[in-house]
Amino acid sequence: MAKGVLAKYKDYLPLTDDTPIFSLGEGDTPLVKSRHIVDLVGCEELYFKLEGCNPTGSFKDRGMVVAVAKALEAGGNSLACASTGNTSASAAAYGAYCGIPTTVIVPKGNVARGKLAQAVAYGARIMLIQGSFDHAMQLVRDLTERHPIVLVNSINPHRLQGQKTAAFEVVEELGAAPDYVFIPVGNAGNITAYWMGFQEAYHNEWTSIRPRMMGFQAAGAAPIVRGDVVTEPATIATAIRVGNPASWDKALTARDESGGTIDMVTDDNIMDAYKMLASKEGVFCEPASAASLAGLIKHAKAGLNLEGQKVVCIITGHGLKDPDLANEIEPVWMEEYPPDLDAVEQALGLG
Ligand code: AN7
Repeated sequence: MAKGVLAKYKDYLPLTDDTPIFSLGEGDTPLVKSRHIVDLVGCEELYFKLEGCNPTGSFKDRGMVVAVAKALEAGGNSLACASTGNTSASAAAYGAYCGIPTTVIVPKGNVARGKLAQAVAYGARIMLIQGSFDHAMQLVRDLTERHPIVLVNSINPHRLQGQKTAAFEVVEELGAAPDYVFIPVGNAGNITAYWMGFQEAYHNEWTSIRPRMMGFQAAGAAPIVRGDVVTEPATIATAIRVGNPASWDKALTARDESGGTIDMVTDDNIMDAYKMLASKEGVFCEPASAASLAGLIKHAKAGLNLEGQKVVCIITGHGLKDPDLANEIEPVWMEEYPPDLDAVEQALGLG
């Protein structure tokens, strides 16, 4: 039976004897060692934390299982979230598992097709808002303030508690924290959660290293980098198309306390990293996730010396989330043949 985040980390989460323990199999995701890109960026060891291997295909499940368990413990019987897609898929899945209705409020036309398909399949109430994620977020804040509906966005503190367990896993697997963590930034919950997790690991004496947190926004949706709200955020990486991040201040704290940075990468940088991860390392992620590697490549090219350093890139979501973008990749070889061995052999130069 799937153990999951609640059972495995119960001593480090805000659970009580009354918190229900359940799991869809979240957490315990692979840390894959780079074989090719490691040489390009010049670090000692490079790893990819594959959060797309969670049950709904993104890191959101780690925090969602805690938020939903705490909601049930408090007698909650209805969930709601605003989302660029992955939070809605995760909330809808845990809502379905626990038998409570989930309302997801998403920006119309800016959710990747796989994510919307998940929310449909899990049976959520889907509200397509004629506006941005930031509009959806304001709506859900107001809605859940007025009505007894549990808000399961990352401003719900239980979400970040669950998400910090990814940092624990990295420390456990490597035997210590890495020197650098590269991570995409949208609403800035995840960078906050990882920093919490690494600090806790340090204080629990599981590691003597505290990594530099290197967060990356998309250039068309980079309010933290620019120091101002972006009213019309735009990027191919719809997951991080956020103009006014909910955890803005906490992300700055993570950056400053860790001696890291929050920077931005262009959509071209993101697409290059997205294709490179799949074709050079066998790791197929969604575009927002590739912002971590795009950031690493950007800083390595700009002269960041990573000699002797251990680096982890957080790969936050699965490539199948965004099939439309994946179909824009130019195939190395895709031709049509008759069902005939001679034709196949000839094409392969074996005839
Ligand atoms: C794949 O689903 O905000 O900085 O509503 O789906 O914690 O927001 C998703 C965010 C990175 C950014 N990678 O994390 C949502 C949502 C992927 C994501 C992020 C998201 P945060």
